[in-house]
Amino acid sequence: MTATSSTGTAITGSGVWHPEHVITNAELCEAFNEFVRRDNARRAAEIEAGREPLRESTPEFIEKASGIKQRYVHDRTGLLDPERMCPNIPDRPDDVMSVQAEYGVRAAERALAGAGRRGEDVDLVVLGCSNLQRLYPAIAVEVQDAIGGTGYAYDMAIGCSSATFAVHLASEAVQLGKAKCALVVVPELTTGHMNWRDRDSHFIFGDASVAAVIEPLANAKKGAWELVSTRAMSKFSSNIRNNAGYLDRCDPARDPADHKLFTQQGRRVFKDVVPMASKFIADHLADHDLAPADVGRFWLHQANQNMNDLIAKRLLGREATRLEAPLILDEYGNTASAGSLIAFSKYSDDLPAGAWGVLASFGAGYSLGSLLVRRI
Ligand code: CO8
Repeated sequence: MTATSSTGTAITGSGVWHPEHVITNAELCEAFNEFVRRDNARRAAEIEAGREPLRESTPEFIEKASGIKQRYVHDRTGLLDPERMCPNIPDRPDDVMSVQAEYGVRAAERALAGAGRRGEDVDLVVLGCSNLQRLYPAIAVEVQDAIGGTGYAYDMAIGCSSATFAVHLASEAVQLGKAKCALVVVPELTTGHMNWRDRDSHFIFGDASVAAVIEPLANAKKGAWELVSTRAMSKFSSNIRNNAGYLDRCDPARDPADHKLFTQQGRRVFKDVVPMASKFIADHLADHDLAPADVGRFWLHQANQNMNDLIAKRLLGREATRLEAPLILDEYGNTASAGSLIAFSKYSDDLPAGAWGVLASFGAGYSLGSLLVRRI
């Protein structure tokens, strides 16, 4: 493999969509802290007897520990209600488009417009995201139907690397001649699977959707991004985990109302992932005779600003500028697998022809994905 090898495919368009509702850190903490006060008051006798009281959360901690200032959310009312602490997302009838498919379609329309394509041109939909609202019929098939696409469609999930893995799979299908116009759709409705009563993680995630069109390089116009090489890796870890699944109601020892939600050992993830991700990206570049300094932009997974700053510093041997490693998590929160593709979609137009870029993801699994791209 050298700098001259290529997948022969390109990202010809991308698009981002997010719900209009915003929750700032101050609003989030106000609701959370009211929940804490009420819960501690309800359990006053247990606390008197030695139970640890719940502790309040602060906007200052959130911004310092993560870089997140606000997040877009599907619903504010349920999340900010101290008695509920869960988004209100009513079930839809089976003959109405599901909410996650709707997220996908909104981003898909923007990506297709960017690529100068229509829904009818799409002959493959790969829908990748960290959590699916159902497993069948696949959400991807619903998106395929809604845009008028043909060919085939499927869902896949690998935590926060779902978007880069989906691009990897779509590019391979185009390389093999199985598709000519593949659509990658990443509808991350993350607020539904967070524990909003957990001080350690209540501030992390937000809702957004992103999509990208992958076509043969020969069909790509000036300004598109050649996919020079894609790389994926996984290594088992329970440090980020969500046990929710179809066996939920089957354990006779469980209360059926007790939902299984996102959990993580944030410190351990930080420590494990920083060296793993920087080595993974550096190795990918080295295999193409490139050094990090040759890369114009790193669109890194958007989980934590401190983590991204450290990874970029390990790669470059100095602090990266915001232009070299753009941030979107301050505005969006962690949008799970959508983050690096959102950063790419928003911050790539200014780069000149010939510029190198890396989209990288790291997350649950653990999973790591890296896409080496070059502007046409
Ligand atoms: N408010 C005030 N203080 C707090 C709060 C809070 N909300 N939370 C913790 N503290 C306090 C703690 O009590 C502790 O105080 P003390 O030292 O007195 O005990 C102090 O702050 C430090 O606590 P931590 O060590 O827990 O805090 P960190 O500095 O480690 O920051 C983070 C916590 C931000 C979670 C950080 O560890 C982190 O970001 N780690 C990286 C983990 C990560 O990025 N995970 C996600 C990656 S994977 C992914 O993005 C998607 C996975 C699958 C998708 C799921 C979608 C829903």
